[in-house]
Amino acid sequence: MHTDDYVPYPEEFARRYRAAGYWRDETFGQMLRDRAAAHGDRIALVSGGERWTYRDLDRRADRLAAGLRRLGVRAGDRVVVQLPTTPAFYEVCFALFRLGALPVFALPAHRSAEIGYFCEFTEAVAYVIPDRFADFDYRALAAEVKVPHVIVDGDAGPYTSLDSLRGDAPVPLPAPAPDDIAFLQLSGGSTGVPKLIPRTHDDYIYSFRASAEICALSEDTVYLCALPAAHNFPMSSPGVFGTLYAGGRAVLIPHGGPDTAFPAIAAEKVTITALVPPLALLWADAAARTAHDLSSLRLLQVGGAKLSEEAARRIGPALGCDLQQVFGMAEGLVNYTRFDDPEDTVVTTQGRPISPDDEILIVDDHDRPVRPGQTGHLLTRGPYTIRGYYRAAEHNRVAFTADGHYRTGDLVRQTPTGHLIVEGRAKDQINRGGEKIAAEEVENHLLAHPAVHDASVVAVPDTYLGERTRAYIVPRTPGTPLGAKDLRHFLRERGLAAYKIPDLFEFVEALPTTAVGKISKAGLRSLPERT
Ligand code: J2J
Repeated sequence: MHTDDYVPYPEEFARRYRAAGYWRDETFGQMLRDRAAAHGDRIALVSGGERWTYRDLDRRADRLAAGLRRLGVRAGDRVVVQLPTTPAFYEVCFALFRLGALPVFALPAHRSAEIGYFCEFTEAVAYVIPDRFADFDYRALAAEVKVPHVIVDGDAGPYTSLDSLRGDAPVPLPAPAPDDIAFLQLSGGSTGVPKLIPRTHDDYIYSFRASAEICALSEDTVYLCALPAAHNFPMSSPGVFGTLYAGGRAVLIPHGGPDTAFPAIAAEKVTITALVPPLALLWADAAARTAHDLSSLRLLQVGGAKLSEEAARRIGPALGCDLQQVFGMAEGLVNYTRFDDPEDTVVTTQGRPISPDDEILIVDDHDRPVRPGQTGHLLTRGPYTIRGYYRAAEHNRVAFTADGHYRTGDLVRQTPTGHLIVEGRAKDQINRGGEKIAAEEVENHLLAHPAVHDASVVAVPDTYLGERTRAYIVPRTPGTPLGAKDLRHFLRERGLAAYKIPDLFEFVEALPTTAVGKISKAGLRSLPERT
């Protein structure tokens, strides 16, 4: 890939990370090859009636890589992957990894606004979708997107079926280098368009190998992937990749609700899973009434958004397992509470970093370190945290310090034991139960409506989701009939993912401003709710 596209780790850091044994020259393709050699007949992936062994996954990846190559996909090419949590998701990932082509991970909830942007911005050569999922026809979405090849898992209609690429005999392929970019992950974002995160084989494999150790994964692990597979959390903390690294088994379900998850836990004797806080609370409530046997579950990881102490105390006992808090980000840094942490630490902190070489700086508004224990902006640098977003030189100057620390946008404080407590956020983002929404992105879409003069989107507290989204709208002509329904419809028509469509709309004559005349989001958040 063109080096202008991403910011490599400086040579001196790369040397240090290799010398410390974090980067071990592993690649995804070789990792699967090694696992297939070591435990070929063990089950790697389970989904409904399907059970794929490590050997199955390895062979399928080889064949699909050959099929994709025949289609014209080459090393370095980008391929937008929008698949739900199915074995095909991992088959496609490993086939692309073997080719050295880069999956660009999209979420099943994304629609034409997001997908069109990913395809155009990354100059993707292909787009991989299911035929239908969750009452939505992805082939209709593909029709709105400009991309050379659409590949469909299932009934392909006018497109190329995944099946037609699965029959090829494996071909020799040049192996990607361990420090090559393996894929582009999606950032939660706080800017007008989503940012893409380039992760290398070296850095990402370190993050899930070390995560697997922290979570004590082994060949006996049965991991339930209850969150969408493309999310960084169930992918790598330690997630399905960490489970495959350890030789365990990953159980894949389409949705994480108790109705689907509990029978899967009972049937497959699931030992570990990862949830966002609202889902964890739903499970805790449902566990009291369920007839399913959940006793195999040993560890419940909760992360993606702040878990209240009250909820944290309740969840473990309700599900009869240990709780682990996880504070991570697709850009890199991941923190875990540990098995030997005292109960109070597990329920009141969001954990401590994976790596001894994760550098943590907590600073004030002028980048000066705060006093120990005080709250400040979290900056970080380390062996699996990116140095820059993909093709984003200008934004990188504000998102990273001159010496390469990533500005997380999170406000944290650190305990004397090194554990971090998330106190808030400085970035202009809404964390809707773990789903991240960049306010500016939604505002830009609202401003495109001819009757909207001004728009501002903020987070408001919500008992179930933690936060939800409220949009303040200044109509162009006061008194024109412009309603929430019109704007919701407008945003849907523009192809914006449903989770980004504001929950509440307020129509106002003007937006409050700060002393320097900028829109005051703090002022908006403190306005009383009228709807
Ligand atoms: C408060 N805020 C949290 C937590 C993430 C593991 C776990 C989560 C993610 C993730 C991830 C939080 N308490 N426990 O990638 O590997 C908020 C912070 C953070 C942002 C990152 C992983 N855990 N957050 O959530 O890229 O604001 O990654 O900066 O989606 O989520 O979001 P994302």
